Amino acid sequence: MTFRKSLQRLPSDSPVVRDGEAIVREARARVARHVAEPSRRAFLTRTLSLGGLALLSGCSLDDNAGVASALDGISRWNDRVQAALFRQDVLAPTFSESQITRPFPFNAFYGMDEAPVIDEADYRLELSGLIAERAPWRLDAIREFARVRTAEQITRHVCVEGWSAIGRWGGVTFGDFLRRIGADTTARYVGFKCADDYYTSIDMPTALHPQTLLALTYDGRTLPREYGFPMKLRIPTKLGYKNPKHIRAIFVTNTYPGGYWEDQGYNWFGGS
Ligand SMILES: Nc1nc2c(c(=O)[nH]1)N[C@H]1C(S)=C(S)[C@@H](COP(=O)(O)O)O[C@H]1N2
Ligand SMILES: [Mo]
Repeated sequence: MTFRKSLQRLPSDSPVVRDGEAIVREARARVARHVAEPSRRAFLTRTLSLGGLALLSGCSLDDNAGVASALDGISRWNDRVQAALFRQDVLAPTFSESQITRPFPFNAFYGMDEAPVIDEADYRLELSGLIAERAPWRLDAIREFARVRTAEQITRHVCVEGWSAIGRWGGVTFGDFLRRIGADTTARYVGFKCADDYYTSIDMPTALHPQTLLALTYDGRTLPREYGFPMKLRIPTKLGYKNPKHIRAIFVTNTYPGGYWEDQGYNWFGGS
């Protein structure tokens, strides 16, 4: 798999860069990534402008590792604040059919032609970790489970790369699926491994939010290949990169699992 996109990070193990301006530019970019959405931006302009800059001024400007670790500290603190503010009874806005964005934008860390091709006859959803019933699921069994308890939503997907779009996803409420497989819902994290080597993880309260959907359809038909076939997690309370497509494995754990973009500096909680 070729990497078409990756974040420009100053390697902390490289010879120290003495260009203070470049470090400040990098710091601003990192902060911008953490404050990409409006409510967090409003929140952070009140706090980060004073506290965050005070934190940064403790770092010498020729010390990339110091600046990076201060910003990672802000991001971890931001995770805790978002987790504390998160409420399962606060719903993301929903929209009408006429507001759906057509065509829906595609995004991945590669081009659309490289989206994985998955043979549904061979497909098995793997389950591991703190789950009582870990037998893999065939796609038809998941479809049957979703058919008897169908959930649907028209919600907005917000990507930190600067676009948002409204779409309609159908499937089963993820909390119903987690309870069906006997997941330990007191555990901290649910992790996802995808067929294209993407991976991410979410906090358990978000996994159990009533709008978090294990989605099998898009706009009333089978989820198209490039939009995540055979299934994706649709989380309208989180940014786009927290919505894994082409899920092939789900695990429940108390050990922080990280994520593809999160491990490169994106904020882990990633709420919107
Ligand atoms: N498997 C996989 N899931 C992924 C990604 C990816 O590259 N691979 N990209 C994420 C990002 S950054 C976005 S914005 C959305 C894009 O979903 P879409 O193609 O349905 O618009 O998928 C998310 N989930
Ligand atoms: Mo994204």
